[in-house]
Amino acid sequence: MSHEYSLYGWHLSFFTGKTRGYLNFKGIPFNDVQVNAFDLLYRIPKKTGATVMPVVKTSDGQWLQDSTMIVEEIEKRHPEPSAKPNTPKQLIASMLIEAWCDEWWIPIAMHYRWSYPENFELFKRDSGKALLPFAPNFVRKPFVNRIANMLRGFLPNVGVIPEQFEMMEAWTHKVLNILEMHFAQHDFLFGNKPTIADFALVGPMYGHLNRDPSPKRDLLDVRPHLQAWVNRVHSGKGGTGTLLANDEVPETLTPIFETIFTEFYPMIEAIVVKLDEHVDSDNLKKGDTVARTLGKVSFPMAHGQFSRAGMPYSVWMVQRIVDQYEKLSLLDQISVAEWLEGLGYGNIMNTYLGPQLQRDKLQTRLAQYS
Ligand SMILES: N[C@@H](CCC(=O)N[C@@H](CS)C(=O)NCC(=O)O)C(=O)O
Repeated sequence: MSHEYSLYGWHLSFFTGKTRGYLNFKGIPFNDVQVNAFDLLYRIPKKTGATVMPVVKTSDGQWLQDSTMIVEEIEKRHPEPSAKPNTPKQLIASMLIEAWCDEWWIPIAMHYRWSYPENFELFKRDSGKALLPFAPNFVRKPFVNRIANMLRGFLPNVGVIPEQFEMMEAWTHKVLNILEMHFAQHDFLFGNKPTIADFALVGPMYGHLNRDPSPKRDLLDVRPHLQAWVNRVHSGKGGTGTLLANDEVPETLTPIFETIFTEFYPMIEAIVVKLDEHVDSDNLKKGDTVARTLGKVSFPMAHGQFSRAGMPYSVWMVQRIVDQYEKLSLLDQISVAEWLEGLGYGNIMNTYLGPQLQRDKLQTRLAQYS
């Protein structure tokens, strides 16, 4: 049957899990299409300009790319049940968590998949069936090996190198424990209803940590509240629930915001330094494309200092939050500022974020009007 929307993605893909959980929550029937080789290498690049998943095709012929923008567009077309809080603290808090999940968790998710060979079989089986559904195994195998090698090739760039394994694992255990404690008390991040923050956190949790056999056994099976939450969010539960009253951001999330402000923000600020250098040295003008990666940046993680290639796209995700904050009424801005002040980061919305960026597929460009 053909529905209004078709989601092109794989179960093992980070951002497809985020998008599928969201579509399930909206109660919108959609075709769940496993991307095949023709789609991935020809149709999707032709329609979106990028070799990427997820993509959502609409019945009026649009191809939406980028999970954050897919959510934005579908929220406009189908406002209820809303995935965005309509109160200021929960709105900004959910956007902060969304940016953090999308941009910070990638090395963690990739590490737990690709540093443990136990996971490779599932990857090969799933991606082989999806890419070449009608081909015999001896044809699938070399093709899938090429894709797996290509993905492994990205690992050093995002910081997945043996010297940093221990740091990533110490960090992950700490943060998963915080989440386990939170979900022992709450069904979702902000109450009885999921928000964009829950869907974003399902990105690393569904396709990677709760599906790849090694992290599933070692990290999620031993944290039952977190695991039950992954299943709730991915299957679209909570549409009739409500967010916590009085715009409350639960205290159990305070250590998560601590992490966001002391680790994720330093990563963003380090990328901004590189971005300014790039704009200067390459004499970029408004509208020009910004490089997708900008060399190594270093920032705190757990008790160490983590290095990876900096991506201006991550800065764009945070600029969106400030843009949203600036659109709030003065009263609402004060309410957010007081919440941030209470956490000890009253100035975070004034962090210098470099020149205004616009998203351009998987990259950014310098905004035309800013
Ligand atoms: N920020 C995008 C990125 C999508 C993305 O990175 N998808 C991965 C698979 S989960 C991919 O196809 N990456 C290809 C690439 O980065 O070149 C989103 O929110 O959808």
